[in-house]
Amino acid sequence: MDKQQLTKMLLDLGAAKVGYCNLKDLLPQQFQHINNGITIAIRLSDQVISDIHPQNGPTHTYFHHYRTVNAFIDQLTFKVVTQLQQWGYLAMAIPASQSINNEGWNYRGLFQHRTAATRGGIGWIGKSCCLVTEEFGPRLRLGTILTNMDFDYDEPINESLCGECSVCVDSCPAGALKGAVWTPGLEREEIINPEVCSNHMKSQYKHIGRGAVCGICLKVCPKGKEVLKR
Ligand code: B12
Ligand code: SF4
Ligand code: SF4
Repeated sequence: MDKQQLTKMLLDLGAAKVGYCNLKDLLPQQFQHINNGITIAIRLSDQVISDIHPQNGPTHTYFHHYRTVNAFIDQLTFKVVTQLQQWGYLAMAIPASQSINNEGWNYRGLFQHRTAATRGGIGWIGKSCCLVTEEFGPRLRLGTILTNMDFDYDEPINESLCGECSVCVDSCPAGALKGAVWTPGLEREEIINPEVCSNHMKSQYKHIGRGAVCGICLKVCPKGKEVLKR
C-alpha cells in the first residue's frame, strides 16, 4: 500500500518515469479533496518520431502511434485508479488527450499533464512548450492521476535546461513558438500561440488524422537523442 509498490507496478507495465507531487495550489476547487498527483510518462517510439519530416510533417504512422499511446495511457491510469480504490482511496485519471471547450475554444484540458510533470520532477517546459526530460527529451506522452492517497513528493523542477538552444523555435513551420524561457507560472501564450499551432495542423495535415498531429518540435529537439543505439 505504498508509493514504491505503485511505482514498481507502473514501471513493470511500461512507464518510463513516474513522479509524485502535490497540486493543492494549482487545482480548481472541485479537485481539492484529491490534490496529490501521480504523473506517468510513456516513451514514444523513437523510430516513429524520427520519421516525422522537418518540412513535410507527420506520418500516418505517427497519427496511429499517437492514438495507440493515448489509449495505453488511459488504460494505465485507469489501472492505477482501480488499485488506489482497492486500497481505499479516492482517485481519478485526467484524460490522456482531451480538450475541454465548455467556455469556448481555449485549447485547454481538464488539468495540465505538463504541470503535474514538472511538479513531480519529471522534466521542464522547453521553448517548444513541451515537457522535456534529460533522458528522453520531449519524446514522451503523459498521464496524470489525482488522489487523496498520501505519499512523499518528488523534488519539483523549476528551471529550464534548454540553455542557448532554440532549434524547435526555428523549426516550427507555423512560427507558433516565441522563444521564451520557461519558469513556473509563465503563461502559455508567452511561449506558444496555440491557435497558430492548431490551425497549421488542421490546414496542412488534414489528410493525416484530420489535422490533430504535427510533432516537428518533438522530433527536432536534441535532448534525449543519444538514448538509443543507432
Ligand atoms: C489542448 C492541447 C493542445 C492544443 C494547445 C497546446 C498547448 N500548448 O496548450 C494544441 C491542439 C495546439 C496542441 C498541440 C500539441 N500537442 Co497537445 N495537448 C493539449 C491538452 C489536451 C491540454 C493542454 C492544456 O491544457 N494547455 C494549457 C496550457 C496553459 O498548459 P500546458 O500546455 O500544459 O503548458 C503550461 C503548463 O504546463 C504550465 N506549467 C508547467 N509547470 C508548471 C508549474 C507551475 C507551478 C505552474 C503555475 C504552471 C506550470 O506551464 C506551461 C506554459 O504555461 C494536453 C493534455 C493535457 N490534459 O495536458 C495535450 C498535450 C499537451 N499535447 C501533447 C502533444 C505531444 C502535442 C503536439 C506535439 C501534437 C502532436 N501530438 O503531434 C502539439 C505540440 C504543441 C506545443 N508545442 O505545445 C502532449 C505533450 C507531451 C509533452 N512531451 O509535452 C500532451 C500533454 C498530451 C499527452 N497526454 O501527452 N495540444
Ligand atoms: S506541433 Fe508543429 S506547429 Fe505546433 S508548435 Fe510544434 S512544430 Fe509548431
Ligand atoms: S529544441 Fe532546444 S530549445 Fe527546444 S525544447 Fe529542445 S532543448 Fe529546448
